[in-house]
Amino acid sequence: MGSRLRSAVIARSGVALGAAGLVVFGLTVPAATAADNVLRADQAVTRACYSSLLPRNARGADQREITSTVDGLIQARLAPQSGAEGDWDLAVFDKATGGVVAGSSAFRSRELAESFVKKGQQLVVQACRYAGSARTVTLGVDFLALTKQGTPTGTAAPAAERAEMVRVETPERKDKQHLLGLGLDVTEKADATGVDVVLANDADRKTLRDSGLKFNTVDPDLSRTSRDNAAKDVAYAQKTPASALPSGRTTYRHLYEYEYELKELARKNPNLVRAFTAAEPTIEGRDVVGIEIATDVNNLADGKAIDFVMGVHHAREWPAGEHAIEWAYELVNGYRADPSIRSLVGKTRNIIVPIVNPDGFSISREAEPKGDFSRFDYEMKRKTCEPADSPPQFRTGVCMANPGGAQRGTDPNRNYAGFWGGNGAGLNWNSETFRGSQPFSEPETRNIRDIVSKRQVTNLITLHTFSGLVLRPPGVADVRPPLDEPTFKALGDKLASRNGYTSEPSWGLYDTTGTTEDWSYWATGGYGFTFEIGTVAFHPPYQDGVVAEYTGVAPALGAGKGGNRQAFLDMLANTADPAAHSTLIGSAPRGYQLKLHKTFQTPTSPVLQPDGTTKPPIYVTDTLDSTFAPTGGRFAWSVNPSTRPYVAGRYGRDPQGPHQAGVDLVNPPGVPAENTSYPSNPVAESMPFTVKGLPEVDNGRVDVSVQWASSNDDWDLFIFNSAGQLVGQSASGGTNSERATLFDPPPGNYTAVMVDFDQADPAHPDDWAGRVDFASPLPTTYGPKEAYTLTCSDRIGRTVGMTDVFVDRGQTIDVGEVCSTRGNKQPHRLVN
Ligand code: 0X9
Ligand code: ZN
Repeated sequence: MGSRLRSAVIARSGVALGAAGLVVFGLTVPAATAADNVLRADQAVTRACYSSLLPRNARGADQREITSTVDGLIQARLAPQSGAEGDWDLAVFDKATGGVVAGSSAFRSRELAESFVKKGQQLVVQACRYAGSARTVTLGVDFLALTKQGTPTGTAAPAAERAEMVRVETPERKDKQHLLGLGLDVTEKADATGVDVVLANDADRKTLRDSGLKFNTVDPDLSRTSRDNAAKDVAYAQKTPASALPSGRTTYRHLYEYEYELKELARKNPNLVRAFTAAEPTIEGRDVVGIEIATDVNNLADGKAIDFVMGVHHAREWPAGEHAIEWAYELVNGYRADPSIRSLVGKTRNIIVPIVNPDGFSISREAEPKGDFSRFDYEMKRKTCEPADSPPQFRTGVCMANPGGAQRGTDPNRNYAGFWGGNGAGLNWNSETFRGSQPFSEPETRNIRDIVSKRQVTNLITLHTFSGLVLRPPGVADVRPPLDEPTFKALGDKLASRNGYTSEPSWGLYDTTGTTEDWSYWATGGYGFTFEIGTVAFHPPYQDGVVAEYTGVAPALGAGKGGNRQAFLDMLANTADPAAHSTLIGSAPRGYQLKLHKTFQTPTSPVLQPDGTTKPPIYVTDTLDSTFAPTGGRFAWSVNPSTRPYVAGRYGRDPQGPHQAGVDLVNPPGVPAENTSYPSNPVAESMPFTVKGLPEVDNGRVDVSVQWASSNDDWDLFIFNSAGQLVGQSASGGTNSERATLFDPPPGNYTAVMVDFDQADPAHPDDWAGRVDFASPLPTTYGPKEAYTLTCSDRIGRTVGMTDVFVDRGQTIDVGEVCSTRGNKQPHRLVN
């Protein structure tokens, strides 16, 4: 079957990606005829195309040999020919060793296999017909020369850049804002005192130095760590035939392995697992794939509550994809072998998309050798491949070769509409947290929006790495907690009791806007959490970041507690619990169709502009449309509450009494010696104060504030409770004041500690004065109620019933006979 391409080179020829993701093949080298690029197999064979270089005449496959003309990239693409599409896969092998170079196994016949090649390297491109009736498929191969820094020209290569991890000290919220405004690569490893930041190169180092923020080195050489980790992974896989994971996997998967394993799960379990391709291909033209798991899985409109687990918004966060696909194996295996999982699967529907951002993930995962950050830090890429808003010279070319390097792209976790445009997102194309040109400007986020808008996703987990966190909305402090806060918190705390992570609202670390669940939750009411898996790195050794974190063994924070496996199971149990969402019951004839519809507008944040001004919020229109297929007689449909949390109101607390009166802090005589290393050097002034409680007073908030004459002098403030725990601090430089705030402080004795960090003129010390002020809690507010429009259409699609439905969380509403005119007039009844 194999034949040699007549031309060794198929030149790059305007492989065009239209806005709609249309892939146009234009092979311009005259020596190559169109027929050379049509591959044929008369039979489909279910096999992993990437797993071996097949004999030339193998059934179900076709091959072409080609020699690389460049030191750089190969991009091999398949596209369906007109007519039947089927499912073809693609792999590129090194002819000499038979080793796989690149692969692609998405669910249709639109494939992109991309990786690094050497000039003169002999390659075999192998296409495999996996399923379906398409006997032929079209192949296109491009080579692209690369030099260091990814510049596709012959200019001299700059020296390799050193990437490092530093800890930036951010004692105050405004320091965090300052840091976030620098556009550096900020990790989620953050607490009250600082944030871990990746410095990719000298330019980043200069940016941070110029900012004046204090920092120290955590990992001086990320390349070395990366190489060490890769070596650890090889060693682990060699000595471990099968891990304790549901799949037994021992190494990080490649994109083509994810794709293949997902469709194999579907093929082997046709009634339990359904493979699907998301609505839109990526910028590079890749299909985004996922699976659904449920009994009678192809009946999408069965009305069960839906749990959605997704991973790898951020390219380098490999464990996020691993945990998601292992969860799929967990459910499939457990359905057969574990009665409690079988019961949960029977009551729910599970959607799993392990790799939301396949363009970015492929670049990061295929970066070889690991730790080579000399082109750009391929392995540390975070964003998508969207070149919008970038200068023209960065807008051309394929993502992996783009001179913009890792800078190119939009942060998919800043591109959702929820509070888009506000704090905690980058405004410029090259920021690591670039929000994109508008809300939902990216196919990757539109894919998730499409699923969440069309299905009743009641529970959602979006997986990231790293820092051991279970985060819930809101991402910005100003938004205030939703009315659901008590149950939302309880659920997050429960999940965190399994993986050992810290459960908190995500604004607690630093502000972010445009994140997944800050859209999905406020628009649909479905509970949504971000998990930040692990504690040390974006993709640590597999044994730690995947096996240990998933199964709950050391060194994971969830060791002995069940790990993410048990956290996911608890989330699924919550999905199955009618008290946690809403339910519509009623009766309708078999073959009719019920639809729930809602359209609404939600404002983004006021939109921050690069010049420092702010434009009015953008009103984003969301349409939620879901379907239920009655089977005749009584039905139950699990749905989200009809009122979206954005308008439902905000959680608060009614004051049970007045707040406490403010007091001055008593400043002891004299000024302590300068001390830049508190608390290891304890020299400081300590001032006690008391927070009283009910029945006398009710404090929702305490502010401890201090000031002094000149911002050339520096005092730092720390607050301890009676157990000696640090509960608040404020330690900025360059100001003449500090303020620390405690919300809902437990009554008791506290100590304010003032550290004399620096006196410009020690002969004339600048002493402080301070106060403690108290405020009442903000009461809960309630907003309007919103309804769904429920319609029933008969077997030929005529609308035969329509009614508004109001339903709150935990409620079951009997909508009666929705498909009859008489039924439409009946009042809905609250069942519980
Ligand atoms: O920044 C993000 O998108 C997430 N962290 S990561 O390191 N995986 O990139 C966290 C988003 C939510 N976090 C906060 N609001 N702090
Ligand atoms: Zn992330």
